[in-house]
Amino acid sequence: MALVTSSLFLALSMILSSEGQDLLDPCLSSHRMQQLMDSESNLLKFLNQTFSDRAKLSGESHYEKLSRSASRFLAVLPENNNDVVDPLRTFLGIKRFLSYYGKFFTHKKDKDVFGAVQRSLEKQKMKYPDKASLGYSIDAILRLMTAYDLDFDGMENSSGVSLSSEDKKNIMQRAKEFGLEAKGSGNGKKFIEKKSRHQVTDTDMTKYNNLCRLSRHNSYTPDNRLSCSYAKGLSGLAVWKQEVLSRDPYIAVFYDVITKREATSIMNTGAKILEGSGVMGKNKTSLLHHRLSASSWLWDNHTDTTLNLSRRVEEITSLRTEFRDHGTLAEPFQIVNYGLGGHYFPHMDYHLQHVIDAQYGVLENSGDRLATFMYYLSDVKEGGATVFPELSVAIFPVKLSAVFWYNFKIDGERDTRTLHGACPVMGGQKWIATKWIRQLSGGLSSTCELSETPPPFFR
Ligand SMILES: O=C(O)CCC(=O)C(=O)O
Repeated sequence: MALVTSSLFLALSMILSSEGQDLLDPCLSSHRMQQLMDSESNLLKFLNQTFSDRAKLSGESHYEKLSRSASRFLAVLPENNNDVVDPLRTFLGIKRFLSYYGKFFTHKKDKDVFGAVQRSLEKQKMKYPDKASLGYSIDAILRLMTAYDLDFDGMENSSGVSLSSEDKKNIMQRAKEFGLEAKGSGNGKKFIEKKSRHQVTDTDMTKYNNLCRLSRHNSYTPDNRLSCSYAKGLSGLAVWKQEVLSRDPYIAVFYDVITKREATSIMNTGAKILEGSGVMGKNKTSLLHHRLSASSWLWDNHTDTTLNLSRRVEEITSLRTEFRDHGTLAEPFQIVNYGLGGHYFPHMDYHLQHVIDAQYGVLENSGDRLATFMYYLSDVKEGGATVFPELSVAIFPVKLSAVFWYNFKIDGERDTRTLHGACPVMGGQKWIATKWIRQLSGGLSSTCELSETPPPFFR
């Protein structure tokens, strides 16, 4: 029996195996969540086989029952798991892992089976979903309902699945705990934040939500100062499609600046070492936590792709990105995969004075984040825009494009208008790769003339 179980375990771990670092709650990364849901049918096959072997050997009816249950769950498994990163489907998925499959492991004698499953997931640096995961998935539903002004009907229509009245009761209970105001009744129920608990002003939060609610097709305000053009790179050889979304401060999107192969390569490399970047509180503020995603850092010399992509940032921006131990010109790439309803509330990329004061020396040698260059590695099915509340700019991710902006004014002052955030991801996956370019890259003490003229590259 041990042999059969261990060979099945081997099969299961091969299906689930990958390298990584910390154990991650699957809710923090939609990539991990997809892997978890993809492994569901294998998990049930494993349980079915293991319990059927044990039934044969021990003759215990308990194992026969468990084996039959596993095969019953397998038979009714949702067919299409492609969109499990959709919040309602994921919530129901986590519930299956926790409540239904959890029942397979309640018996003391079957703890070893749970151990085998856990170890398989650990190979992927992922923890078996627990109560906290269920809580996060409910938080994601509430965050999406409040951010996108959706009622239960709207959520169900967008997911194509229905929640039971028990599920809705649980969601309403959690909303109450968060102090959200409930409006409407039945499936028309919506939740509203009575009082903003964010780090930015209520006005900026309202603008952020309003921009997030735009759609890809109505996100632009006609403005004749804006332009679409071809732009030449630093070497003069390469040409980019450039869309200027704001002239002051300068924000531009470049299209087709990374190949599909490069995007896949950097995502795969980053995926292996994802760690939680969300601040997941156990307390009642977790719905409103500032950021929910998983991320990893890749130095330019990590692979040929990272090196090429860093050089491309130089080519496009005319700013140098060489990494140095002391006096670096730029930071390593930060690869981010957003989690369930993953978002990043409005923030600045430069360091705030109290952070600099608290971490004396943090910006020594290389200065602050002069500019941000962000590759969009995936399209996002719904939601997930990058928005600038002060500038009324919303950028809906287009795979293989990139956005670039300066965080400082030409006179070296921090530009508060660059406040920006990432809207919650409603469906699909969002992957980005960000390169923050330090002030040293542009010359620490600005030698630029104080004029409104944009840098040469953008004219
Ligand atoms: O994901 C986005 O659209 C924005 C990300 C961002 O603001 C950041 O990583 O600082």
